[in-house]
Amino acid sequence: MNKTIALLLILVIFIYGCSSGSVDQAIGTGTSEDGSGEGAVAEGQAGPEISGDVEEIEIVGNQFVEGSIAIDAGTSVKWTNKDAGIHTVSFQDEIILDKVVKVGESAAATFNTPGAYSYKCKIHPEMTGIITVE
Ligand SMILES: [Cu+2]
Repeated sequence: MNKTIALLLILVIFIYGCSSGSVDQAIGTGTSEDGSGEGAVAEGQAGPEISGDVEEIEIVGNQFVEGSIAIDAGTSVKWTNKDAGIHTVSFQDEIILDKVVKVGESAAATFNTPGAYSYKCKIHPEMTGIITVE
């Protein structure tokens, strides 16, 4: 019995001694494969935090379609990029909203204070609109 255990121990030590270098290498290459899961990261960000009634503005053909609207205080506005390229929804008051909107994604803000708020796309300065809050 004792001889068998001793032989097993020697075998284990021998195998471990020979293979430990390649085990370390295998662990090293294994961590580099973690980058392959990147594609799923951005998906949870599609739903902006908004409340109350929602007015929708579509971005199509390098334009905010009916991008100038009047709304009641407490209403939210949601911009959805249905265009072929990237745009931004950028207010002069960046606290309201200043966001890159990728194709198929949305940005939104809730307007609680009456006033006129102009915005534009920073990439295409000719794209403008005004949200009038009553
Ligand atoms: Cu744009």
